[in-house]
Amino acid sequence: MPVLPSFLSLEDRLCDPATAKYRIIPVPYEGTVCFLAGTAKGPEAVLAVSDQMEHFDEELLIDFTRSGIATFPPIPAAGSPPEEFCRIYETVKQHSYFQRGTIPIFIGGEHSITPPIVRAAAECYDGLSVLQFDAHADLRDAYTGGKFSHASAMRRVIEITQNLVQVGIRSFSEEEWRDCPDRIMKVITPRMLRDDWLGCLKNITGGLSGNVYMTIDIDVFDPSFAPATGTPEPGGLDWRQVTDILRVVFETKNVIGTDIVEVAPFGNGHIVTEFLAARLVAKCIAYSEAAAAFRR
Ligand SMILES: [Mn+2]
Repeated sequence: MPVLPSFLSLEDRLCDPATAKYRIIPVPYEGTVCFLAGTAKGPEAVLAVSDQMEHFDEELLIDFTRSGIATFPPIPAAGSPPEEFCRIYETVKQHSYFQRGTIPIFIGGEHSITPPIVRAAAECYDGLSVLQFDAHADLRDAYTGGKFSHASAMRRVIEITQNLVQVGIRSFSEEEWRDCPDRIMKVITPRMLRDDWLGCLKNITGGLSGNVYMTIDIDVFDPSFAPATGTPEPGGLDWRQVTDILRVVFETKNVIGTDIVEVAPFGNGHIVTEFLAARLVAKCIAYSEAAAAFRR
């Protein structure tokens, strides 16, 4: 496996794996995609553009690198879906990525990496809830790639924790509607966010427990902002909506880890989606830092 660039190319004292609070873990897994391929190249592309960003958050006015951000070796991806589920779970456990005092940020790869990560997280944190940003409900019991398909990711997650809040959803099948009517009724769609922003924020924070794991499918954004993804859906969220929700969640919850998945780079110098994903990683760290300072 090639050595990937490190997030922000920080100086040594800020990216020491032994002391850094934030851990960037690439997971270039792409085993069950059904349409446009390319998510295996996502982590490298996101890391490669990251050193173009400022280390100073323009909204919070803090240097968000101050607690350290270390980039770890990628979790290798080679097997078929069930083996891959076990491998990701075992690797996360083995490296204690959910150790207290540190916050892992996984960069995918396709969405099927989320259930094994959530399984490992749920063993470290009691009463874990999951906040999903996504265009798709991902609640199918099985899809191309079987039970471990990207389109079944959240169905596997609710077998680990029932406490799931879904935001930005604008695509689900009749089967999902029939199998999980209670969940589909509760999804927070872009239209609901437009019509009752404050009510939605209340439902998001009210639906989550104290310890929150976040999974962000890049296709939650409108394809005009994040076109390089496997299954783009029209009518998505914009940068301000997503970051405003993130800010409230970080201020009111203990966010114990995050993944950002489904970036499928176009190549040829098109870096809009990768840059947005890298900025999203930076924003999560900045909000986390500000919330920690507020609680001290
Ligand atoms: Mn999706």
